[in-house]
Amino acid sequence: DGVTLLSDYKPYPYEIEKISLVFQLAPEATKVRATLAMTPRDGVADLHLDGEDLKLLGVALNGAPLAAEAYTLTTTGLTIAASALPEGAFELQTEVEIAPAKNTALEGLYMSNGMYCTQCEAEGFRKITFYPDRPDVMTRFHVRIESDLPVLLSNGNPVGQGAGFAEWDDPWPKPAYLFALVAGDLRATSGSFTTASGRKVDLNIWVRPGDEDRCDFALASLQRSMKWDEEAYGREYDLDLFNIVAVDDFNMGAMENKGLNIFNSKLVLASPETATDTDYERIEAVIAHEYFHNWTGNRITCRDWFQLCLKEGLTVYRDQSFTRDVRLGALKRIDDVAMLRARQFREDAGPLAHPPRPSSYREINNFYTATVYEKGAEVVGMLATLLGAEGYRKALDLYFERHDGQACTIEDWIKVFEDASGRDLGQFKLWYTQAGTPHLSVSEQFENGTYTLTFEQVTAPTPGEPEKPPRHIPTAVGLLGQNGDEVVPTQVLEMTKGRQSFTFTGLAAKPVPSILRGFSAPVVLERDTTPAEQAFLLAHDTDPFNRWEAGRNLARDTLMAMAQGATPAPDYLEAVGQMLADDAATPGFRAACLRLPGEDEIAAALAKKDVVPDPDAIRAARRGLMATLAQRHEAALVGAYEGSAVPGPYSPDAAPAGKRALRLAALALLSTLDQGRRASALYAEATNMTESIGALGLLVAQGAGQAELTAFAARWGADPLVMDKWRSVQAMLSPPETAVEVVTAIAESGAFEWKNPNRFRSLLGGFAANHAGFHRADGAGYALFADWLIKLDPLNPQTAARMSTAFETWRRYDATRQTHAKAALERIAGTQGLSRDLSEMVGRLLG
Ligand code: DPP
Ligand code: ZN
Repeated sequence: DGVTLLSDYKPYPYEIEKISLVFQLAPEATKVRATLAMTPRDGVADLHLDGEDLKLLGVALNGAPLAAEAYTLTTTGLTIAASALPEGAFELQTEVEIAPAKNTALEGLYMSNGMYCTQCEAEGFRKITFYPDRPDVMTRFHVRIESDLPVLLSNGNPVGQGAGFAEWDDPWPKPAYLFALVAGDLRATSGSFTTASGRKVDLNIWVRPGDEDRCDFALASLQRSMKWDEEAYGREYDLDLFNIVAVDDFNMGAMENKGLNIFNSKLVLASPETATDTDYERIEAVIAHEYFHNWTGNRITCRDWFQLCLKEGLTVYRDQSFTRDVRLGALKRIDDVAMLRARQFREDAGPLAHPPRPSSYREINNFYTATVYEKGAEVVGMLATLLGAEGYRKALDLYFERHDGQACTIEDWIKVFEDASGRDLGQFKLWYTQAGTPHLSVSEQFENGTYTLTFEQVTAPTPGEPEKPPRHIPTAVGLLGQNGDEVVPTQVLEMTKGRQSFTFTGLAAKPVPSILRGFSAPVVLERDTTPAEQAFLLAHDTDPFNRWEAGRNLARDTLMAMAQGATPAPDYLEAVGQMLADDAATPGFRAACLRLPGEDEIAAALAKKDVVPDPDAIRAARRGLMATLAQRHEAALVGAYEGSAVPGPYSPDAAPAGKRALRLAALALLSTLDQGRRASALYAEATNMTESIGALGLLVAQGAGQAELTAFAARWGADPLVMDKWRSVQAMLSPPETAVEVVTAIAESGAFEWKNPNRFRSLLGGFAANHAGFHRADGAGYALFADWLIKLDPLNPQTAARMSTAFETWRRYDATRQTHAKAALERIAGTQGLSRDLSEMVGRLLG
């Protein structure tokens, strides 16, 4: 029935010593000849090679053509009968023809703006040649590319080059999903890095002619990443060459192919005029992420795709640590948790909930999710918390030593932590195998100098998992005295039962607890507390995350109450004023505190309390609170706005970026009072994209900014990456009364290149983030979205399926909205010839 089960895993019956590939590139008819040196592992067995959309031109065994009776060809592959195979080693050769120019799914070998490129993870290699396309089959690749294009790249080291061809050899065995090929007219920005042991590595960032002046930051980011991985993990690079190529048509952010990373161009190209501070930060983080995969993913890979979080969770944890260390400090944790809640908690609370290591799937591309990535990273973070920094490093050293060159499982990973620490992590493993976000409620008691915290954990059922046993939850707690001094420094309480108490003795007075410091576990903390106590923590907590969290809780509770008709809580308004005035806090931190929770987050919080969220009331509450804050603190906000201007040439460093963030956060509030006067002025004078697009967004949110939108399009019309921002700002921020019409107008203008994933995501992804617009009561938002998913699906099922997560919250809303959303989903489900990707998603969404 098309379902793949973890429990069905079987090793592949053949070893492959090496593969040699010859590509004769042509847009409509590329020929691929593959020669596999194979040996049966355990006696001769039927030999299955995956293959899809391949035109078979010939099969030969040990140099002799294979008779047609010896093999069967289906739509999913080629099987050679055991009876046709020799006892020992043999050489199998296939030749196929493929059409990269017709490949709109952007999986396998395809074309983007005249260049050839590949994307093989997860199962794209089977669209290039017949091969056991599974991560546990690892071999050495030799590649010959024949083409007249000037730059011909593949994995590993260049071993031959001449007129119309290039040959590459990768000495490191790898699974097919890490294969890559690029051919085109490309220009390199080059540099080098010398490893700790003295190996000089040549580095190149390859882009299309004209984009060379936007590559310096990517190159410097790569050099920083290489250095950090040596220092933090003792990991050196292992080839003489590292290439990165920027591609305009790409389904994902980037791909860690061995020695030849391929990137979505939006995650490489940056200049002050065209990229925002956030773009710079993401470019650096993703370059680091893909580079770090060289050890966590490539040298040690996954046994099967159920283990995806083994490489992704760990590598996200590593890139988050990197960004914290080289750029953001404590602010990084705040940003990551905000993102985790917005995406992963949302996923965990809906019909798409799944464990970081799922046990079944129909289409693996549907499991490149926030749960596998971000929750996977949280689970690694909890292991680091439980073992401490030294214990964690010891475990990682053991992981690299024990498993280098292998395809591993979550069990292997846990075992390394058990062996390094002597602890039993059996219960901890539930984090990998179960879905859902635990809710942790806490109560307190103080008597005779003894303070007791009692925790209770409950996880709601998720699809297919009615019962939820208690998890092992590391809860970092510190206690503050009434004057704000820390009376008990942070310690990690390990909760393993459904209900559990922890005591602190010898206290002079009842303390104020700071619980779940640094967000030490991905749980929802529920605590009956007063606004006054939250305000106290916002003013005094020594843990920066919990300091921010206290303000966030106040803001969320205020907004939830306002969405149900209340007026804003005075404690919150007061606390914001104090925070604004705290010059000891960095501008970046103050900006993070000024930003209000998004509308979707408020809706989620209401739904959790069994209140049906009203998108229009939520929007009104949020805008109302912004205006109230602005009135109440106008002078301080004007001071923050004017005082955090950054003169001089643009630098993407954290300090100036933090100032710009504060400036824009203050401006967002002030714009509710001045009819956009300051935002218009900032737009006119801005010399960097952070401020241009920030100001433009504030204008659009007020239903204004027409002149600025026109000017922006006139200036940047020829730059599709910049115009993505123009589209997404309008789709995301236009008022709900006009958002559907605005998106429709852009979508139907001839200029919208919807087949390109970045263009599609900029508009439709932006619209999905427009909470009140997407969830418009008459269902027009749902209908528009469904139209576009249905249109994209036949061309690019992977991106269509991923975008369908816009619907994952539909059951939260009122009956009318639910009826409209369900109708839209059923219309998608009923579409003829729907892809496996999108039909799996819609099936689960309707579940
Ligand atoms: N390229 C994607 C990532 O790095 C999938 N491996 O996460
Ligand atoms: Zn990754």
